[in-house]
Amino acid sequence: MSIQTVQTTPIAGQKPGTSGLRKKTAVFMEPGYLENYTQAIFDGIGGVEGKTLVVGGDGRYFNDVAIGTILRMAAANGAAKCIVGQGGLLSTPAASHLIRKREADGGLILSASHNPGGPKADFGLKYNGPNGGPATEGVTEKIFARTQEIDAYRILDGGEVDLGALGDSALGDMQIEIVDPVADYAELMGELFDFDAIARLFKGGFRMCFDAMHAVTGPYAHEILENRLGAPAGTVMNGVPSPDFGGGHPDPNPVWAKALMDIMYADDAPDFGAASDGDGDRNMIVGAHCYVSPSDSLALLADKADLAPGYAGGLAGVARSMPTSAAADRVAEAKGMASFETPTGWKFFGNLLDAGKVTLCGEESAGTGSNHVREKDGLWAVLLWLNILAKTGKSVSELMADHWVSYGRNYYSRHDYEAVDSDAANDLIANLRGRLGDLAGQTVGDLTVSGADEFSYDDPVDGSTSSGQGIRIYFEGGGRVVFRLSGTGTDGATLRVYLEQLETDAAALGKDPQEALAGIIAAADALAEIKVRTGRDGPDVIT
Ligand code: VG1
Ligand code: CO
Repeated sequence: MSIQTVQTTPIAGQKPGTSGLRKKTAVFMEPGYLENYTQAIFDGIGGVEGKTLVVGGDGRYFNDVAIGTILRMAAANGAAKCIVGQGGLLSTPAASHLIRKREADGGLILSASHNPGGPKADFGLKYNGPNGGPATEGVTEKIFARTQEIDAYRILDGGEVDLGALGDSALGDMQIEIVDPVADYAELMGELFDFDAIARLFKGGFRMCFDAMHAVTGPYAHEILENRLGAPAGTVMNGVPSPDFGGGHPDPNPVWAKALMDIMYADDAPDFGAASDGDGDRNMIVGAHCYVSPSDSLALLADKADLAPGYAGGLAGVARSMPTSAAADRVAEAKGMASFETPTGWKFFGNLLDAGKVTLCGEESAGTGSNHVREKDGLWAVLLWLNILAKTGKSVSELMADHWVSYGRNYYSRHDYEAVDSDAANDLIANLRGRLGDLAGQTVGDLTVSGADEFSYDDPVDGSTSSGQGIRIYFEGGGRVVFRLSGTGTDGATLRVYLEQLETDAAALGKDPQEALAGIIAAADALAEIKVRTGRDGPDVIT
């Protein structure tokens, strides 16, 4: 086994997006593609000589092969040690925890998250730093710059690692430790939540259905919900990770987790339903006949987190991504907590969490998490909900109804237009951007625009600025629409339209969100000419 230096040339388009580099699997499998990007990560972070890295992924097609390549490259680049999840598996939050717990120098997480997997679907790779969180923009810019000037990568010319065998081994001069992907994470959850109270809940006949969507959370959910908390076998469905997620789309929302929605809206619905995504960092929460929007979930958790032992001392503050509804802000204000509005993507929460400015964070895209790791965490959110249900003795729908009476309801929906022609999508945004100065005071249907801008974020911790983070249009009476292009898609452009309307009238809290938002939806189309410019009659996905 010797170290090879392989000559290469830059490959266009290796630009990390909202959460690492995501491309079609076939692109990642092209000769040199993964190698170039991995070397650019190593170079972009100042080399890996003598460093310890955590490596794991969500088990999608190509996961194991790619891990083999990454390990041989880490060894050839002088890394001291790689800690790898058994079978190549690590959920994103478990990887974040492992980096922190073992004080590693960083980690490589292989996932395209909620995007489908398989030879014809998507693959992804991202680097997380020593705090366990996704690389900040400063770091991803360095990685991208390296991809544009790379001329060689280093790799061992042989050496196989048996990812299935727990324990220590070596690859060249590098140590390898294969760890149980679930154990450390499950232990952490046991420290944060009142497992006895949740176990009593299940013992009392409380019924739950957790849809792992054939993705990475299956083994975690089996161990924690069924083995440790005593939920009956069968509580976890689709709990065996598969390379193509059973042919499905592992995005936990009412559209892609329809099987779970059907169960939760049936006559004999269980008390609680939940789902997680490809890499285990997203969550969907649904009670019997009661879907909880991720923005509302964040607000409810911010209100009641102190019922869990890990948060009994209260929260330092709450952060949400800009397109997420203002429901959490209303809780923060009422409780006198700090609140922050960041650009989309978990990497923007890391500094706030490290600085102790916030305890809870969340995104409208079904991501919620806390300072226990530096990623969003699907099962964590589910367990916090269970803890709150156990402690209050209320149902999900009772909790939500109470919440809206106390704080008002931020009706919310996101409309996605997928695989839109990139030029048309860019033009739509550019057109809005060009008119921002003229919109205030204009009336659209029954609505009057009260203000409009393009979101730019000044990080209060490191002083960096991230601009171009979405077009915001506010209406008199507490309405808002946000337009943004996705940074995780792999087909053309995905236009996301985020719609919100605050309602404080106690008699109007029980409406269907699409009805409550009808005026905002019409205004969004009128202002941005969505139908005309995309050539679509309506959104592909409504969540
Ligand atoms: C989407 C979501 C964003 C999330 C990101 C990564 O990004 O909107 O909130 O942080 O996915 O989530 P975009 O750029 O497509 O809107 V995950 O679970 O895919 O790592
Ligand atoms: Co994810």
